[in-house]
Amino acid sequence: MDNENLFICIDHVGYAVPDLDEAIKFHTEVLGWRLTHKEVNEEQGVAEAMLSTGDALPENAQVQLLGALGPDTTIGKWIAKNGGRGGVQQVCYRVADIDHVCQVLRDRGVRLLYDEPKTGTAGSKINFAHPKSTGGILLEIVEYAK
Ligand code: V0V
Repeated sequence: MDNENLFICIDHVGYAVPDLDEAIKFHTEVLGWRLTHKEVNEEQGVAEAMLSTGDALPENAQVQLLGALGPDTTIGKWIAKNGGRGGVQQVCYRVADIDHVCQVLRDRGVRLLYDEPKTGTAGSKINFAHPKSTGGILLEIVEYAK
C-alpha cells in the first residue's frame, strides 16, 4: 500500500453542545480558548463556533462547538441519543486535496457520506467517513478555501 501522507494534521475536534452560548462561555472564560469564528450552516443544521490557540489559519488543532438548529438535525438527534448531553461528535483531519483523499479512502473501502464535498466552515470543502467504516469514529475531512 502507498503510504503517502493523506492528512496534514488534526484540524479540529467537534463537540456537540446543547447550548452554544454557554459552551462558548465555558471554553473561553474557563478553558482560555479564543473564539475565532462563528457561523450558521443551514445545510448541516448547525450553529457553530471555532476556537483556537493560534491565528486565523491555525497551526494547532482547534475546537469546534456544534449547536443544533433543531431537534431533527444531525446534532439535535445525536444529543437526544446521548441523553440530552453534549460530547465528542467528530474528529476532523485537514487535507490539501479533498477529492484525491476521498478517492483514496473509497478505494481502500472507507464509506464516504457524500459523492461530492459539501460546504463547511468558512467556505471550506468537507466530507465525512461513516463511523461504521472507521471503527466507530465520525471522521470529517476538510480542505480549506483557497
Ligand atoms: C452515529 N453513530 C456515531 C455517530 N453518529 N458513531 C460515532 N460518532 C458519531 N458522531 C453511530 C451510532 O451510534 C449508530 O451505531 C450508527 O452510527 C447509526 O446511528 P444513528 O443515530 O442512526 O445516526 P445516523 O445514521 O442518522 O447518522 C450518522 C451519520 C450522521 C454519520 C450519517 O451523523 C451524519 O450525517 N454526519 C455527518 C454530518 C454531520 O455530522 N454534520 C454536523 C457537523 P449503532 O448503534 O448502530 O452501533 S457539521 C460540520 O462539522 C461542519 C459544518 C464543519 O466542520 O465544517
